[in-house]
Amino acid sequence: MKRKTNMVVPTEFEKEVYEGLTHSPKHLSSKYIYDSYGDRLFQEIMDMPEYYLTNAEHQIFNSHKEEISNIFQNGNEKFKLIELGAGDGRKTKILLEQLVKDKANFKYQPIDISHSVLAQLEAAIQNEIPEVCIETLQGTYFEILNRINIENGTKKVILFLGSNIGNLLHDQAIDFLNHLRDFMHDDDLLFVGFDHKKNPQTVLNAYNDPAGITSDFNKNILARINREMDADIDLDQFLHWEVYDPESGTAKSYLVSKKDQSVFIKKLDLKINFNAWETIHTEISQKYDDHTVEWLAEQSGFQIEKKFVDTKGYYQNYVFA
Ligand code: AVI
Repeated sequence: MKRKTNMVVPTEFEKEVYEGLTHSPKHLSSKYIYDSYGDRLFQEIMDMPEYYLTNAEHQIFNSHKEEISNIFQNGNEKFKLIELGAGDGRKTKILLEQLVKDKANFKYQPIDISHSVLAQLEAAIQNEIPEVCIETLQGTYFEILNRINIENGTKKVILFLGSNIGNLLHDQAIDFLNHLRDFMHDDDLLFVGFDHKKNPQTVLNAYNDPAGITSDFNKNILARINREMDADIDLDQFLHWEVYDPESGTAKSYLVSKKDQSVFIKKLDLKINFNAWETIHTEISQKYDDHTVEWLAEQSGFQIEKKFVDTKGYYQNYVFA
């Protein structure tokens, strides 16, 4: 008879924490910043005056909503409006209101990993724009897109807003776009937001607010390790540090150890030593120029149909087909 073993399978988060903190130099993935507290902090970031991205995309939607609505509808064609990582949907509401006004024949399908984010979004849409037919879909992007594609052949318009693409390295962005294209048919569209290069100080300020919200957001990855893996990391002994390279357009976030210290992660039975001023790289927020966006589109087999720019030239929304 086989003996039963009591094997506990590590989560993806646990595996990546182990790999990232035993690697030299240390790194952690920004996707793990987002639990319900991280989601709340990100909403606070979007309200900060320094975080120009939200206002810029908001302004593009307000100024061009009629034209964007027409592009999505392509002559009153029925479509599914699928949003990847919808969050609180605050900018999307501008487009939803316009589509309702235009009597567009569509269903709004926001996808998010978080149940609570989707529940809040659904309640807000039902309350504020009850005419919108909304179906929230909980899971990972590609899992859900697979399911949607099997259902039927209705045209899809996919939204990937807020420069979420900027949290991917170029190679990862190309893989992601290529994978998305596998789920798209000839008349489907991808509407994607790219944050553009600008005065480097403006970029740095957006990721370095004096109130320390971005610092709390960045440190939430350590707070999650404490909460979920029973670790003893003293958050005050780490410094949030942002750098921006205006040549490559890459903003990078780090957590820097203020002293020689060790932390113990009980769930992983792992002790990690830090030298004073040793770094953990946590996030990239890529800024683009036209040439780079064109290159990304070409590398992933997309055509650029149209682009919209805000008045300051900070940010662009592209229609990829
Ligand atoms: C979600 N993402 C596009 C944000 C960004 O700008 O990279 C996350 C963020 N990190 C710090 N502030 C905001």
